[in-house]
Amino acid sequence: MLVSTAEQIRQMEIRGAGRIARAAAGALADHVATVQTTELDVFVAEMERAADLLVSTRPTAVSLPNAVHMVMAGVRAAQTLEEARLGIITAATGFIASSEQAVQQIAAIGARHIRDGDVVMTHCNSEAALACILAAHQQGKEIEVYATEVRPRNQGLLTIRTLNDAGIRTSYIVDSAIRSFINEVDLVVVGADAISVNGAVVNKIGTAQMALAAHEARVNLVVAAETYKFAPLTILGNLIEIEERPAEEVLAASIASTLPYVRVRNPAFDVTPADYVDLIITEEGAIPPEMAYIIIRDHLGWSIEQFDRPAHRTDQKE
Ligand code: RI2
Repeated sequence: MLVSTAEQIRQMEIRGAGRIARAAAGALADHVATVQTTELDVFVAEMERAADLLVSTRPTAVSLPNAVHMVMAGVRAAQTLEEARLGIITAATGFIASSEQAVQQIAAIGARHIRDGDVVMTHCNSEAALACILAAHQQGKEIEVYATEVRPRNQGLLTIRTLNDAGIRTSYIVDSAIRSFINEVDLVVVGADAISVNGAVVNKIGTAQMALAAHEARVNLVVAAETYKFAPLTILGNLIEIEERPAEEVLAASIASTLPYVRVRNPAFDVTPADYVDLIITEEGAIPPEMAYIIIRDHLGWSIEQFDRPAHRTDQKE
């Protein structure tokens, strides 16, 4: 179960920053029953190994290590093996429930920022971003959506299916058509895989181009993201690692093998600077990107005071 969940996350059969966080929490809870030992130390070591395996599957979405950290907190305070087992299960169940609730809260807040008659552009397949769009539609607002294809994994297909099933008029466009259509759009709504302390947003490759086009066209860009998508270690200047995925996702190996001078680059994410982000909608409320540190300090419990060296670099560069 643990290994298969890790593999499903790695292969993107389970994908989306929120979904992989919940899957990892669930896998840790399920793993508890499989650890056959009477020793607390042995149990903790095995759970830490399991946690490391899950975290290693995808490097960018900080929701994954944040969720694992929250679940593993259940073991750290334990004095006995029973407390440790229960601690993990309780923390995992709590995380999954609060994560699902967070999406609903984001939807309610995000829908307020979508007006009747708006044309919304979105990129990739974000549960949190789609929840805002669906909530606005359910409130009876007449909205229309432009959804991108999202090469190379085509997550846009998932998005247009959801929008279609909800009865929302949708235009499906290739990623390179963003700038051609941005002037027909009132608002951009996207999700996030990670948000840096300085408010830079890491999301599916192509988001930064969409943000640039929106900025140029004076179209607001809203990011829908649960508080556990904020990256605590960026306080220390740590940069968020951008996952580079296999070349075969972009170009078939049979073709690539005939092109010895060509190399394929396949970064899965890019960085949108805070300057191009108008609002971040979290379950705690809508904030400007400049308030990212407050979320990390007050809602994730990390602050600069707990580190013994000052932050030397807080920018998220590409
Ligand atoms: P939710 C996805 O990553 C997309 O980049 C999406 O915008 C982001 O996670 C957030 O998704 P991938 O797993 O958590 O497709 O809002 O690489 O669903």
